[in-house]
Amino acid sequence: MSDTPQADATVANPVIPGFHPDPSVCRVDDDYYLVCSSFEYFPGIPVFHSRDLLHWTQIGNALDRPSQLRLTTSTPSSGGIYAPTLRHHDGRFWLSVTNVTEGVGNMLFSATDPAGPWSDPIHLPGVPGIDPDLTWDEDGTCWCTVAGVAQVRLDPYTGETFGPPRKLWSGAPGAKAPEAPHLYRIGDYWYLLIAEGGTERCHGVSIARGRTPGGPFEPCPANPVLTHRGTDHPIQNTGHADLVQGPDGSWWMVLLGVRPRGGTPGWHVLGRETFLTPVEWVDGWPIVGEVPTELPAPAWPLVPGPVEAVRDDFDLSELRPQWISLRDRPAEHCTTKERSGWLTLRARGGSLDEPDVVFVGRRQQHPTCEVRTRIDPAEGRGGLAVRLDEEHHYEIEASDGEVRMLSRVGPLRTVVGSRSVPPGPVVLVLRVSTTPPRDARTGPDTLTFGFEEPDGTFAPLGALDGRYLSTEVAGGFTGRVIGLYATTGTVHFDWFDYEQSAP
Ligand code: 6LW
Repeated sequence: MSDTPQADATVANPVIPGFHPDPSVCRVDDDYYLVCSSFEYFPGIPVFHSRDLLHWTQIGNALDRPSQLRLTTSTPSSGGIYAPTLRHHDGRFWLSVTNVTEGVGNMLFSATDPAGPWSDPIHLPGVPGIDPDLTWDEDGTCWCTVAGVAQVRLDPYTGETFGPPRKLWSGAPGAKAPEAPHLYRIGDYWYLLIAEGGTERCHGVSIARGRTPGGPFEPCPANPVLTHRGTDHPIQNTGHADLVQGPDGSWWMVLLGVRPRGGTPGWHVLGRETFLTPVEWVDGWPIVGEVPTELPAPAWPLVPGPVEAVRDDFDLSELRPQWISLRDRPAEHCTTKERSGWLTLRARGGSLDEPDVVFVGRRQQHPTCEVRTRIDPAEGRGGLAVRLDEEHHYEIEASDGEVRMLSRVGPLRTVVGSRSVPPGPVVLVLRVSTTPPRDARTGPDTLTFGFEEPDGTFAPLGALDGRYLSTEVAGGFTGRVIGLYATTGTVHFDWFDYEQSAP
């Protein structure tokens, strides 16, 4: 680990790769914290920490117990938890989110330590819509601003609202979906930052300013202040931003974007990722250039976090925070306490086509990677999957004496290949590669599944085009999650390796 700035060093953008959309950031003294949306996965709302704004380490998940987040099979994929705002006020961290399904709506949580524990939810029945922002004015009054864009006064300690929501701004004429508002006091103005155009190729960021947190707001003449629409920039769909100051007082924006590959317009497979980009202020308006794929070393020391180990040996009593389960994680279906040093998954009936499948995974964070796991399938059937949703997944699974590769793409279910193997544990392997170079004919990547023969030789079962596990094909708001699952009985996993590989 080094904390010395290197003049010629660059840091890769996205600063948080993989499915980490809707970033909201907050600075407290020398520390930065950032949260993202989590949708149908539990625990919800990953929380990251940084000392330099460029390197981020996940320190927990804010919603990590059922009293805070109860997702059932009624929550569809890409339902659940949307668009958090993270702020620090009155000695506490405050987090507002929407659960768009099961009638839950907007909620507020608070904590003294962003690593947790976070409070139980305070429900906000008087706050309609999605993307709730929180801000406090000079008198200490709390304002909650939501997509649309509308605002209501709020008591954050009780969730009580005062009066009906008041419309503030509809964004630029003709631009759809004014959403993701964040309101800030900067200098003499209150700035209202929003996303517009929808979270796809037209996505952008616009801003307006007023003298009070309730407006009236004057739109920036240069809106949208950020968009990559109509360009062939390698980062697309840029929007849903939040502003923060660097350690030296410079201004920065965190935002979501995607990296389509394989021809034009291409397919993006890692979901919406968190990027960082510099902001200049001219005449009281922010100027944001194109988002760079490499960030030049800043004027302050870089503080890289710990390097994530390739192997998870399942040697802790709790899973590390990178692991996310589908909808819930009851101990009787997912535990590291049953067999020491192993992860045990106990099926509850469904295959990966079903919303109740027992699945626990981590986000695919790199365009190319190799994943391996050692499974003991003596008491059931389970395996290693790449999942986008119930209708889009590829997997390799083992039962005692057989390994088979499956794919589900829309209505098509296919057994790609199968092989007999000696009874007992077997190592399952996934390789995500981009060789030969990608174009519209080859798609964004190739996913090869196989297993290791007893002598360690790789035995492939099949290779599939990755475009069918992309957001352009599947739709939705998430990205690929690579993980372990059980469909029948009980299966045990000795370890799980995830390693970025050469393209
Ligand atoms: C989120 C909205 C958006 O609520 O997508 O990109 C929605 N912006 O603001 C889900 O992430």
